[in-house]
Amino acid sequence: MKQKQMMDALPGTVGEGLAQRGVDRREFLKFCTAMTAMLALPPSMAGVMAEAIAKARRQSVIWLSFQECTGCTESITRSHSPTLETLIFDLISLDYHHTLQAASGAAAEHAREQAMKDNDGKYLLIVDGSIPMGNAGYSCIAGISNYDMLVETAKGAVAIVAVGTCATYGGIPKADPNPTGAVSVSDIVKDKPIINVPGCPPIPVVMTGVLAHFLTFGNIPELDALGRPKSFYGETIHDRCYRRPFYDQGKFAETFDDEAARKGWCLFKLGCKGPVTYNACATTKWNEGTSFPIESGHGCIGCSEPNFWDAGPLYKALSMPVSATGSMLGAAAAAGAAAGVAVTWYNRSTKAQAKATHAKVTVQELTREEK
Ligand code: FSX
Repeated sequence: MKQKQMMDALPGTVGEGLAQRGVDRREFLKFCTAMTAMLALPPSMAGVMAEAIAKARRQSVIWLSFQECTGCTESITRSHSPTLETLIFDLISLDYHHTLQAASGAAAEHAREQAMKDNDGKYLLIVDGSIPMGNAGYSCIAGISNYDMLVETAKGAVAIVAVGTCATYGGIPKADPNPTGAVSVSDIVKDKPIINVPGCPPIPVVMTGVLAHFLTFGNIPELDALGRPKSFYGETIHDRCYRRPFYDQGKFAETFDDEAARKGWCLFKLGCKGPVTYNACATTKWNEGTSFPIESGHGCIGCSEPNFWDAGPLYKALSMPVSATGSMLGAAAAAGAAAGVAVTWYNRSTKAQAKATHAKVTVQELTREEK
Protein backbone atom coordinates (compact mmCIF):
# COMPACT_ATOMS: atom_id res chain seq x y z
CA MET A 1 0.00 0.00 0.00
CA LYS A 2 1.08 3.57 -0.60
CA GLN A 3 1.56 4.44 3.06
CA LYS A 4 3.57 1.31 3.68
CA GLN A 5 5.73 1.87 0.62
CA MET A 6 6.42 5.41 1.79
CA MET A 7 7.44 4.24 5.22
CA ASP A 8 9.61 1.48 3.79
CA ALA A 9 11.53 4.10 1.85
CA LEU A 10 12.29 6.06 4.99
CA PRO A 11 15.69 5.82 6.66
CA GLY A 12 16.33 4.28 10.08
CA THR A 13 15.25 6.79 12.68
CA VAL A 14 12.02 8.69 12.86
CA GLY A 15 13.91 12.00 12.87
CA GLU A 16 15.69 11.15 9.63
CA GLY A 17 12.45 10.09 8.08
CA LEU A 18 10.62 13.26 9.07
CA ALA A 19 13.48 15.42 7.77
CA GLN A 20 13.47 13.56 4.48
CA ARG A 21 9.76 14.24 4.13
CA GLY A 22 10.21 17.94 4.80
CA VAL A 23 8.64 18.07 8.27
CA ASP A 24 10.44 20.90 10.03
CA ARG A 25 11.42 20.87 13.70
CA ARG A 26 9.05 23.70 14.59
CA GLU A 27 6.06 21.77 13.28
CA PHE A 28 7.22 18.60 15.01
CA LEU A 29 7.70 20.45 18.31
CA LYS A 30 4.21 21.89 18.03
CA PHE A 31 2.92 18.39 17.62
CA CYS A 32 4.89 17.19 20.65
CA THR A 33 3.60 20.13 22.71
CA ALA A 34 0.04 19.17 21.86
CA MET A 35 0.75 15.56 22.76
CA THR A 36 2.32 16.42 26.12
CA ALA A 37 -0.77 18.45 26.99
CA MET A 38 -2.95 15.53 25.94
CA LEU A 39 -0.92 13.11 28.04
CA ALA A 40 -1.14 15.47 31.05
CA LEU A 41 2.64 15.96 31.06
CA PRO A 42 4.36 19.25 31.94
CA PRO A 43 5.01 21.50 28.89
CA SER A 44 8.76 21.11 29.42
CA MET A 45 8.39 17.48 28.35
CA ALA A 46 7.66 18.52 24.75
CA GLY A 47 11.37 18.85 23.95
CA VAL A 48 12.14 15.54 25.66
CA MET A 49 9.37 13.88 23.71
CA ALA A 50 10.58 15.36 20.40
CA GLU A 51 14.11 14.16 21.05
CA ALA A 52 13.05 10.69 22.13
CA ILE A 53 10.74 10.18 19.18
CA ALA A 54 13.23 11.57 16.67
CA LYS A 55 15.89 9.14 17.83
CA ALA A 56 13.59 6.15 17.91
CA ARG A 57 13.36 3.60 15.18
CA ARG A 58 9.93 3.16 13.74
CA GLN A 59 8.05 0.83 16.05
CA SER A 60 6.86 -2.35 14.40
CA VAL A 61 3.12 -2.69 14.87
CA ILE A 62 0.91 -5.65 14.04
CA TRP A 63 -2.81 -4.83 14.06
CA LEU A 64 -5.36 -7.64 14.28
CA SER A 65 -9.08 -7.11 13.71
CA PHE A 66 -11.55 -9.65 15.01
CA GLN A 67 -15.31 -9.34 15.69
CA GLU A 68 -16.03 -5.65 15.11
CA CYS A 69 -17.64 -3.17 12.74
CA THR A 70 -14.36 -1.60 11.52
CA GLY A 71 -15.37 1.63 13.25
CA CYS A 72 -12.10 1.65 15.17
CA THR A 73 -10.06 1.60 11.99
CA GLU A 74 -12.41 4.16 10.45
CA SER A 75 -11.78 6.34 13.47
CA ILE A 76 -7.99 6.15 13.42
CA THR A 77 -7.86 6.88 9.71
CA ARG A 78 -9.37 10.30 10.56
CA SER A 79 -5.95 11.14 11.92
CA HIS A 80 -4.66 10.68 8.39
CA SER A 81 -5.98 13.99 7.15
CA PRO A 82 -3.12 16.46 6.75
CA THR A 83 -2.99 17.30 10.43
CA LEU A 84 -0.23 16.92 12.92
CA GLU A 85 -1.84 13.75 14.16
CA THR A 86 -0.77 12.20 10.88
CA LEU A 87 2.79 12.38 12.05
CA ILE A 88 2.32 9.94 14.84
CA PHE A 89 0.97 7.38 12.47
CA ASP A 90 4.02 7.88 10.27
CA LEU A 91 6.22 7.09 13.24
CA ILE A 92 5.34 3.45 13.25
CA SER A 93 5.88 0.64 10.82
CA LEU A 94 2.43 -0.82 10.37
CA ASP A 95 3.49 -4.28 9.29
CA TYR A 96 0.08 -5.93 9.26
CA HIS A 97 -3.44 -4.58 9.18
CA HIS A 98 -5.70 -6.66 7.03
CA THR A 99 -8.18 -3.85 6.34
CA LEU A 100 -5.58 -1.28 5.30
CA GLN A 101 -2.89 -3.35 3.66
CA ALA A 102 -2.85 -4.02 -0.06
CA ALA A 103 -1.60 -7.57 0.29
CA SER A 104 -4.16 -10.32 0.71
CA GLY A 105 -4.26 -14.06 1.31
CA ALA A 106 -0.95 -15.82 1.74
CA ALA A 107 1.07 -12.64 1.10
CA ALA A 108 -0.72 -10.85 3.94
CA GLU A 109 -0.15 -13.68 6.36
CA HIS A 110 3.48 -13.84 5.27
CA ALA A 111 3.85 -10.15 6.22
CA ARG A 112 2.53 -10.88 9.71
CA GLU A 113 4.78 -13.90 10.17
CA GLN A 114 7.81 -12.00 8.88
CA ALA A 115 7.17 -9.05 11.21
CA MET A 116 6.80 -11.43 14.14
CA LYS A 117 10.08 -13.12 13.25
CA ASP A 118 12.04 -9.92 12.59
CA ASN A 119 10.83 -8.14 15.72
CA ASP A 120 10.36 -10.98 18.15
CA GLY A 121 9.74 -9.63 21.64
CA LYS A 122 9.64 -6.04 20.37
CA TYR A 123 6.58 -5.47 18.24
CA LEU A 124 3.49 -3.77 19.53
CA LEU A 125 0.28 -5.70 19.01
CA ILE A 126 -2.91 -3.72 18.49
CA VAL A 127 -6.19 -5.62 18.56
CA ASP A 128 -9.66 -4.41 17.75
CA GLY A 129 -12.74 -6.59 17.99
CA SER A 130 -13.77 -9.28 20.41
CA ILE A 131 -12.84 -12.95 20.23
CA PRO A 132 -15.63 -15.54 19.72
CA MET A 133 -15.22 -18.54 22.01
CA GLY A 134 -18.47 -20.24 21.05
CA ASN A 135 -17.33 -21.59 17.71
CA ALA A 136 -14.00 -20.92 15.97
CA GLY A 137 -15.84 -20.59 12.67
CA TYR A 138 -17.68 -17.45 13.76
CA SER A 139 -14.69 -15.31 12.86
CA CYS A 140 -11.53 -16.42 11.06
CA ILE A 141 -8.72 -14.77 9.12
CA ALA A 142 -6.97 -16.84 6.47
CA GLY A 143 -8.57 -19.91 7.98
CA ILE A 144 -7.09 -19.16 11.39
CA SER A 145 -9.50 -18.65 14.27
CA ASN A 146 -9.37 -15.32 16.07
CA TYR A 147 -8.38 -17.12 19.26
CA ASP A 148 -5.45 -18.95 17.64
CA MET A 149 -4.23 -15.83 15.86
CA LEU A 150 -4.36 -13.78 19.04
CA VAL A 151 -2.52 -16.35 21.12
CA GLU A 152 0.12 -16.90 18.43
CA THR A 153 0.72 -13.20 17.77
CA ALA A 154 0.64 -12.15 21.41
CA LYS A 155 3.58 -14.43 22.24
CA GLY A 156 6.27 -12.18 20.74
CA ALA A 157 4.63 -8.84 21.49
CA VAL A 158 6.25 -6.39 23.89
CA ALA A 159 2.79 -5.09 24.84
CA ILE A 160 -0.77 -5.14 23.56
CA VAL A 161 -3.11 -2.25 22.91
CA ALA A 162 -6.76 -3.36 22.96
CA VAL A 163 -8.53 -0.77 20.84
CA GLY A 164 -12.29 -0.24 21.03
CA THR A 165 -14.89 -1.49 23.46
CA CYS A 166 -15.10 -4.85 21.65
CA ALA A 167 -11.44 -5.69 22.29
CA THR A 168 -11.38 -4.17 25.77
CA TYR A 169 -14.63 -5.55 27.22
CA GLY A 170 -16.30 -7.71 24.56
CA GLY A 171 -18.24 -4.84 23.03
CA ILE A 172 -21.46 -5.02 21.09
CA PRO A 173 -20.75 -8.63 19.99
CA LYS A 174 -20.96 -9.55 23.70
CA ALA A 175 -24.38 -7.92 24.12
CA ASP A 176 -26.98 -10.15 25.70
CA PRO A 177 -27.36 -13.01 24.77
CA ASN A 178 -23.77 -12.96 23.46
CA PRO A 179 -24.44 -15.39 20.60
CA THR A 180 -20.79 -15.96 19.71
CA GLY A 181 -19.42 -16.25 23.23
CA ALA A 182 -17.45 -13.02 22.71
CA VAL A 183 -14.66 -12.19 25.15
CA SER A 184 -12.08 -9.43 25.44
CA VAL A 185 -8.33 -9.57 24.83
CA SER A 186 -7.57 -9.49 28.56
CA ASP A 187 -9.90 -12.46 29.07
CA ILE A 188 -7.43 -14.50 27.01
CA VAL A 189 -3.96 -12.98 27.29
CA LYS A 190 -2.70 -12.95 30.87
CA ASP A 191 1.07 -12.63 30.52
CA LYS A 192 1.52 -9.35 28.62
CA PRO A 193 0.99 -5.70 29.52
CA ILE A 194 -2.35 -4.67 28.02
CA ILE A 195 -3.48 -1.09 27.49
CA ASN A 196 -7.24 -0.78 27.12
CA VAL A 197 -8.40 2.04 24.83
CA PRO A 198 -12.19 1.70 24.90
CA GLY A 199 -14.80 3.63 22.97
CA CYS A 200 -17.11 2.55 20.22
CA PRO A 201 -15.05 3.72 18.47
CA PRO A 202 -12.19 5.32 20.44
CA ILE A 203 -11.15 8.91 19.79
CA PRO A 204 -8.43 8.94 17.09
CA VAL A 205 -6.08 11.20 19.04
CA VAL A 206 -6.39 8.94 22.08
CA MET A 207 -5.21 5.98 20.02
CA THR A 208 -2.29 7.95 18.58
CA GLY A 209 -1.58 9.46 22.00
CA VAL A 210 -1.09 6.00 23.49
CA LEU A 211 1.35 5.23 20.68
CA ALA A 212 3.16 8.54 21.31
CA HIS A 213 3.56 7.66 24.96
CA PHE A 214 4.97 4.25 24.12
CA LEU A 215 7.40 5.69 21.57
CA THR A 216 8.57 8.40 23.95
CA PHE A 217 8.99 6.46 27.15
CA GLY A 218 9.24 2.88 25.93
CA ASN A 219 6.66 1.79 28.44
CA ILE A 220 2.92 1.82 28.94
CA PRO A 221 1.13 4.80 30.48
CA GLU A 222 -0.34 4.79 33.97
CA LEU A 223 -3.58 2.82 33.87
CA ASP A 224 -6.77 2.84 35.92
CA ALA A 225 -8.43 -0.22 37.43
CA LEU A 226 -9.92 -1.10 34.05
CA GLY A 227 -6.59 -0.89 32.25
CA ARG A 228 -7.29 2.51 30.64
CA PRO A 229 -4.66 5.27 30.42
CA LYS A 230 -5.47 7.74 33.19
CA SER A 231 -4.38 10.65 31.02
CA PHE A 232 -7.37 10.09 28.73
CA TYR A 233 -9.81 8.25 30.97
CA GLY A 234 -9.09 9.92 34.30
CA GLU A 235 -12.21 12.07 34.33
CA THR A 236 -15.82 11.59 33.39
CA ILE A 237 -17.46 13.31 30.45
CA HIS A 238 -19.58 15.07 33.08
CA ASP A 239 -16.48 16.42 34.86
CA ARG A 240 -15.45 18.40 31.77
CA CYS A 241 -18.75 18.93 29.96
CA TYR A 242 -19.41 22.50 28.83
CA ARG A 243 -23.11 21.96 29.81
CA ARG A 244 -22.09 21.18 33.39
CA PRO A 245 -22.99 24.68 34.67
CA PHE A 246 -26.61 24.02 33.67
CA TYR A 247 -26.53 20.72 35.54
CA ASP A 248 -25.21 22.52 38.59
CA GLN A 249 -28.05 25.05 38.31
CA GLY A 250 -30.65 22.31 37.85
CA LYS A 251 -31.45 23.39 34.29
CA PHE A 252 -32.36 20.41 32.11
CA ALA A 253 -33.82 19.77 28.65
CA GLU A 254 -36.95 17.63 28.99
CA THR A 255 -37.23 16.77 25.29
CA PHE A 256 -34.83 17.06 22.39
CA ASP A 257 -36.82 19.90 20.83
CA ASP A 258 -37.94 22.00 23.78
CA GLU A 259 -36.81 25.52 24.60
CA ALA A 260 -34.29 24.22 27.15
CA ALA A 261 -32.68 21.99 24.49
CA ARG A 262 -32.45 24.98 22.17
CA LYS A 263 -30.72 26.91 24.94
CA GLY A 264 -28.17 24.13 25.34
CA TRP A 265 -29.22 23.04 28.82
CA CYS A 266 -28.06 19.79 30.38
CA LEU A 267 -29.13 16.50 28.70
CA PHE A 268 -29.06 14.47 31.91
CA LYS A 269 -32.82 13.89 31.97
CA LEU A 270 -32.69 12.69 28.36
CA GLY A 271 -30.45 9.82 29.37
CA CYS A 272 -26.97 11.29 29.10
CA LYS A 273 -24.47 8.83 30.61
CA GLY A 274 -21.75 11.48 30.97
CA PRO A 275 -21.72 11.27 34.79
CA VAL A 276 -20.71 7.59 34.71
CA THR A 277 -18.52 7.56 31.62
CA TYR A 278 -14.77 8.00 31.67
CA ASN A 279 -13.46 9.32 28.37
CA ALA A 280 -11.85 12.40 26.80
CA CYS A 281 -14.67 13.38 24.40
CA ALA A 282 -15.45 16.63 26.24
CA THR A 283 -11.83 17.78 26.06
CA THR A 284 -10.27 16.40 22.87
CA LYS A 285 -13.61 16.30 21.02
CA TRP A 286 -13.88 14.69 17.57
CA ASN A 287 -13.14 15.63 13.97
CA GLU A 288 -10.09 17.69 14.78
CA GLY A 289 -11.70 19.23 17.83
CA THR A 290 -14.91 20.27 16.08
CA SER A 291 -17.51 18.81 18.41
CA PHE A 292 -18.62 15.77 20.39
CA PRO A 293 -22.01 14.05 20.79
CA ILE A 294 -23.25 16.26 23.65
CA GLU A 295 -22.26 19.38 21.75
CA SER A 296 -24.31 18.20 18.79
CA GLY A 297 -27.37 17.75 21.00
CA HIS A 298 -27.33 14.07 21.97
CA GLY A 299 -26.47 12.67 25.37
CA CYS A 300 -23.43 10.47 25.92
CA ILE A 301 -24.29 6.77 25.52
CA GLY A 302 -21.37 5.62 27.66
CA CYS A 303 -19.65 3.63 24.90
CA SER A 304 -16.31 3.46 26.69
CA GLU A 305 -17.74 1.67 29.72
CA PRO A 306 -18.14 -2.11 30.03
CA ASN A 307 -21.55 -3.48 29.01
CA PHE A 308 -22.93 -0.08 28.03
CA TRP A 309 -25.36 -1.70 25.61
CA ASP A 310 -27.07 -3.75 28.34
CA ALA A 311 -26.91 -1.10 31.06
CA GLY A 312 -30.43 0.20 30.67
CA PRO A 313 -32.23 2.40 28.13
CA LEU A 314 -30.11 5.00 26.39
CA TYR A 315 -32.80 7.65 26.84
CA LYS A 316 -33.66 7.00 30.47
CA ALA A 317 -32.03 9.29 33.02
CA LEU A 318 -29.56 7.83 35.45
CA SER A 319 -30.81 7.73 39.00
CA MET A 320 -28.52 10.43 40.32
CA PRO A 321 -29.15 12.79 43.18
CA VAL A 322 -29.48 15.86 41.01
CA SER A 323 -31.57 17.82 43.48
CA ALA A 324 -31.37 15.58 46.50
CA THR A 325 -30.21 18.29 48.84
CA GLY A 326 -31.76 21.60 49.72
CA SER A 327 -29.59 24.26 48.20
CA MET A 328 -28.57 24.25 44.57
CA LEU A 329 -24.93 24.53 45.48
CA GLY A 330 -25.23 21.68 47.94
CA ALA A 331 -26.96 19.60 45.31
CA ALA A 332 -24.17 20.19 42.84
CA ALA A 333 -21.48 19.25 45.36
CA ALA A 334 -23.36 16.16 46.46
CA ALA A 335 -23.97 15.13 42.88
CA GLY A 336 -20.31 15.55 42.04
CA ALA A 337 -19.12 13.49 45.00
CA ALA A 338 -21.77 10.87 44.46
CA ALA A 339 -20.95 10.62 40.78
CA GLY A 340 -17.35 9.75 41.59
CA VAL A 341 -18.38 6.92 43.87
CA ALA A 342 -21.09 5.86 41.45
CA VAL A 343 -18.61 5.61 38.61
CA THR A 344 -16.31 3.32 40.52
CA TRP A 345 -19.22 1.21 41.57
CA TYR A 346 -20.70 1.15 38.10
CA ASN A 347 -17.43 0.29 36.40
CA ARG A 348 -16.89 -2.75 38.55
CA SER A 349 -20.39 -4.07 38.21
CA THR A 350 -21.48 -7.06 36.26
CA LYS A 351 -24.01 -6.66 33.48
CA ALA A 352 -26.88 -7.50 35.81
CA GLN A 353 -25.60 -5.04 38.39
CA ALA A 354 -25.28 -2.36 35.73
CA LYS A 355 -28.91 -2.90 34.82
CA ALA A 356 -29.83 -2.58 38.46
CA THR A 357 -27.82 0.63 38.74
CA HIS A 358 -30.12 2.37 36.33
CA ALA A 359 -33.27 0.91 37.75
CA LYS A 360 -32.79 1.01 41.48
CA VAL A 361 -29.84 3.02 42.65
CA THR A 362 -30.58 5.41 45.48
CA VAL A 363 -28.85 8.44 46.90
CA GLN A 364 -27.70 6.33 49.84
CA GLU A 365 -26.23 3.70 47.51
CA LEU A 366 -24.48 6.29 45.40
CA THR A 367 -22.83 7.91 48.38
CA ARG A 368 -21.87 4.61 49.99
CA GLU A 369 -18.11 4.01 50.04
CA GLU A 370 -16.92 0.87 48.31
CA LYS A 371 -15.80 -1.96 50.55
FE1 FSX B 1 -16.17 -2.51 18.32
FE2 FSX B 1 -14.14 -1.54 16.57
FE3 FSX B 1 -17.39 -0.33 18.16
FE4 FSX B 1 -16.89 -1.00 15.83
O1 FSX B 1 -12.90 -2.31 15.67
S1 FSX B 1 -15.69 -0.78 19.56
S2 FSX B 1 -18.20 -2.27 17.20
S3 FSX B 1 -16.75 1.09 16.58
O2 FSX B 1 -15.22 -1.30 15.15
O3 FSX B 1 -14.47 -2.90 17.68
